[in-house]
Amino acid sequence: MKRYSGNPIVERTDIPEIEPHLVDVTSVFNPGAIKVNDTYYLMLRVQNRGRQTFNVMAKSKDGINFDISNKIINFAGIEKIEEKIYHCYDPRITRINDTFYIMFAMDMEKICRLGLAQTKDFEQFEFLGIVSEKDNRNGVLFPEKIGGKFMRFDRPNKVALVDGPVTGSEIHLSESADLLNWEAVAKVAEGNHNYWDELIGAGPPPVKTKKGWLLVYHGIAMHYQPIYQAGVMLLDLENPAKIIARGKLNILEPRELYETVGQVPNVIFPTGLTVDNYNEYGFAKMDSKVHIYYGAADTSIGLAISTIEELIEKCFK
Ligand code: BMA
Repeated sequence: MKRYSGNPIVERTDIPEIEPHLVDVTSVFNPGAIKVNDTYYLMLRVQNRGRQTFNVMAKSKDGINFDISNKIINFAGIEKIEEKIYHCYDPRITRINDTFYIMFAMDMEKICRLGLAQTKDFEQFEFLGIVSEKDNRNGVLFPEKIGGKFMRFDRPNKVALVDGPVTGSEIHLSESADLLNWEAVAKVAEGNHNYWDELIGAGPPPVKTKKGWLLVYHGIAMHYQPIYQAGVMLLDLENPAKIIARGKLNILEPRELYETVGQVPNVIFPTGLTVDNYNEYGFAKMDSKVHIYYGAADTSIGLAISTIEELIEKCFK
C-alpha cells in the first residue's frame, strides 16, 4: 500500500465555517466513504472546540481533492430518541440496491450503541433506529443479503481501558431480516494477545471478491500507549463467519508525523474504502484500484492506495 504523497487529504483548516457549531474546528477524521459512478463521497467526522461531534459530506471526482459541504448532516428523526445522545461518529457507508445505509457509533448516557440511517442522494438523511441492544461499536453492513438475511460485522464492547473508553477484542457476525433487529450469529475473529492486533474491530464494510469477503480492520497493540493499525482478512463468501486467511502483519501503521502526533497519537483508523471497478456480477476486480481513507491521530484524514489483489495477498502473509 502506498500513502498518497499529499497526505493528509483533509485537515481541520479545510472545513468551511458553519456557524455556530463549526468555526475554527479542532479535527476531522474517521470518514465513511463510497464511490458512486464517478463520484467519491466522504462522510466526515468533525469535532469542534466544545468536543462536540458533527458529520459533514464531502465530494470529489478524483478521490483526493474533496469539496466539503457547508451543511451539517441532520439524521432526520433522531430527535425522537429520548435518551441523551452525545456523539454520532465513525460512520460506515454501504450501498444495498439503490439506498445508501450509514451505520455509526452513538455515545449515549450509559453505553455506546449502533445507529442506522439511510439516504438516496447524500443530501437528505433519515434516521432508521438504534440497532444494537448492548454496548457495541464498529458496525459494518454487508452490501448484499446472505442466505436471505442482511449481515453485519460488529464489535461488542467488553474491555475497559484504564482512563479510556470501553472497547473490545472480538469481531462478531450478526444477521437481520429488516436491518433494525439484529441477532448475533457467531464470533468471527479475536485479538492476538501481545501482537499488533490485541484489540480489534471492523474497518470499512467488507468487499466482495472472487476469493472471499475482504475485510480491512483495525488492531490495537496495547503497549504502554495504544498503537492503532490497519490489517486485512479474507472470509468465506457464503459463510463470512469463517476466516480463509488473516494477515499476521499490519498493512498500515503510524509512521508519518500526522499519524504519530495529534489529538490521540499513533492512530490509523480505517473507516472508508472505495473500489474503482466491479465486474458485472458485483465482484471487485482483482486489478481494481482501492482507496482506503483513515483517521490519522484523531486529527486529520489520510489516504492509502492499493489494489484488491495486493490486499488479498497480504491476508496470506
Ligand atoms: C476508538 C474509537 C475511534 C478513535 C480511536 C482512537 O476507540 O473511539 O473513534 O479514532 O479510538 O482514539
